[in-house]
Amino acid sequence: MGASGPALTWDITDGFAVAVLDVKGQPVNVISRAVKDEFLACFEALANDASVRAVAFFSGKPDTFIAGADIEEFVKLGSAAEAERLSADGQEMLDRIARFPKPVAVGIHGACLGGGFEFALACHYRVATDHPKTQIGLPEIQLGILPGAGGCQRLPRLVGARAALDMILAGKTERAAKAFRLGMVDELVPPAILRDVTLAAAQRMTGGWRPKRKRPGGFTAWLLDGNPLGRRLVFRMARKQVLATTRGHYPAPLAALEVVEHGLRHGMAEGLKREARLFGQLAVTDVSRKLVQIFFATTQLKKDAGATGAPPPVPVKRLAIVGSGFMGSGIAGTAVAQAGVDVRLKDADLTRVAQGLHAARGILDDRLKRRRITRYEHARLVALLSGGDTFAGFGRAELVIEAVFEDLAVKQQVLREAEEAMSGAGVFASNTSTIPITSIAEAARGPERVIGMHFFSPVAKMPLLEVIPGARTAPGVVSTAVAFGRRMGKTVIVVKDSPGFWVNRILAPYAGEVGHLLAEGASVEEVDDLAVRFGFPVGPVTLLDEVGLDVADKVAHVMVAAYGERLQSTGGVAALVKAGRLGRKSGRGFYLYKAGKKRGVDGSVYALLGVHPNGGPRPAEILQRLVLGMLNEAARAVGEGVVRAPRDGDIGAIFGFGFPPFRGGPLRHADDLGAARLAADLERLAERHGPRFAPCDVLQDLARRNAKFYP
Ligand code: 3H9
Repeated sequence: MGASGPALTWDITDGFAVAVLDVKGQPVNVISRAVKDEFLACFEALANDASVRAVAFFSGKPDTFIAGADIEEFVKLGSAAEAERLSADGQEMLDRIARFPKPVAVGIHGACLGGGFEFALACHYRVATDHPKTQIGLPEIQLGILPGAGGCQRLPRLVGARAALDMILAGKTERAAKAFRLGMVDELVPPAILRDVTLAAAQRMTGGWRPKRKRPGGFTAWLLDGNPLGRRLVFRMARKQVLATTRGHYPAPLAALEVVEHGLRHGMAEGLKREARLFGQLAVTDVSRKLVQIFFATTQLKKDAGATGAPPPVPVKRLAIVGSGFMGSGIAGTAVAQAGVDVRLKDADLTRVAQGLHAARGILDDRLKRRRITRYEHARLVALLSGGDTFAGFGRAELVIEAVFEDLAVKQQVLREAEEAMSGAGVFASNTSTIPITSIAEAARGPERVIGMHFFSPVAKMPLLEVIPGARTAPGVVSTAVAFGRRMGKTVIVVKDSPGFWVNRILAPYAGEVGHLLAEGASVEEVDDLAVRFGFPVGPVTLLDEVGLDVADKVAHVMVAAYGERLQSTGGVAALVKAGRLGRKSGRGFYLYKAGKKRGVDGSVYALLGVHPNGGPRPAEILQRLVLGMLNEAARAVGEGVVRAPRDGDIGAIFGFGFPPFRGGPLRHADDLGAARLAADLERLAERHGPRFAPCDVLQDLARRNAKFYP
């Protein structure tokens, strides 16, 4: 980010300096080298000005305090030594503020993240607004680095090792109320009095007053945070947990743990040195580069209207949903919770409607329980949910989403009925995972207002939404669906109307390979374990169980009908469905489930499939077949224009089913492997296992030209 004009200005009245940071021409405040120099100059001037007795610091941006160090700047760093210097410079600047001879109080409104929070930690008193926009934390780990401007030292000293590790190792941000409870800020106030309260604190401090900070948690906190023995236990447990969650793929959390521990053991100065050194090392890792690319890709997507030249989206105030099952109620609850819209849920009978409303309300109850919303907000949001067995209210809805049975005729019938009740301007979206939107829209009076919105299950938790324009969908309908999806908190990609869209399309060969591998003697556990070790959150067999084997079987049929032999599996899933094993939801699929917990695989699965686990292919080959098949299909789909850019494909795979973020997504991973190597490996697999592995034209072309998906 390049700034124009001074970012940091200050006024002095009655002995108090009020400093305001507003990086001109930029949507958020970030601390670049230039801004850091302004900080140094500002604080030096204030130190030398004898008329100044205290400083109150604010952001000039309406919705952000400071979003951290300038990420664009540190991705350009060429070496670990350069990155270490950047960190050490940041530490030195904040050290000057911490040791500033006059009290510094900071008023925080909006996002206060990374280096922004590290700055606040160096100040002597922190006031935060209780506004939902005020989010405070150290998200550096999510970028593959660690808090490098003293955050790994000051936060544990302020809130204790346990709370600090909890924040730092997960790269968490907290709402202001939680940050206050944890002791990260000293006072919580409504935005209207932020300035006055911060100034009053600065004034109090000039008289020698200092806040008395008492760590919450009583005896337990003392036992675990307050003495070296307890802390050793805390670090041991944290290390164990980090290893279990990262499986060694992400170096940053372990490095942060080491830095925090080192600082608490050997003192602040030593801790800072280690912090800068490891920050430097992490900043130039491939993992960090990949995670930063994901940050910028998702940021770009937030601004993407979804269609070139699309008119602005229609603001959705009322949403109507047909189908109050698991998906419909999930969409209803999430829409209310995230977007605060009025939701009308319709189903064939009132009992089902009541169940759907109950499930939708459950999403709100969960937010209340986790203190994401207040009781008052909860009551207000619950009142936005209503339902019935007719289309009453559909005329006022700007958007109708159907989430009924996955059958073309049923969906078309719902579309016809809904259209009767809708206003001429309303948008009709189908939540389908397999049926072409253009086919559904054939039943419409206004096909230009029909679109696909493919949510993933469970809707409240899964972060991705695929928006699918049909052949005749109007651009304004695309931008409306995209904007509403975003208001629901989803990362949205717009994909071409073709079978399986993007996510299910590239999952098809991956899931389909399971049958072939089991038939050749691989065990369920080994297949899953290898995929997890590669970095997937769960293996393909567990994924099938989670999705539901009946659903997976149906999708597989659609995919084979559309793309033919290469996606044909062995029919094992169908055999399990026939035996009543539908996956987690029925308590048994490939695995057994008891009280919601996954147990082992019982031998009868192999008997049903007619296979015997006897070692099967080599582990390296199993993994290659799972992953390369997916990459090949992804490349093919890119060639067909299923996604608009490799960026969307990678984000879709990462947010849709957890393709390992540290690998950057399937297309970045393909680039890393190189098209020539990938094509050659696929040829070898094709020779041994059949034409389903034959490298697609896109890969062959890239290999010939020595080119990549990303320039
Ligand atoms: C750090 O602090 C390291 C230190 O510990 C140590 C240093 C020595 N840098 O997301 P939006 C841009 S690491 C550069 O659409 P929102 C963003 O790219 C940092 N650019 O807005 C976009 O640019 P453009 C730790 C940044 O309201 C524009 O701002 N901090 C940065 O939906 C608007 O962004 C983080 O990881 C940045 N730090 O969300 C926080 N932040 O318009 C990262 C934003 O040109 N940021 N931009 O496309 C966020 O999480 C969100 O941007 C935020 C606002 C919540 C702040």
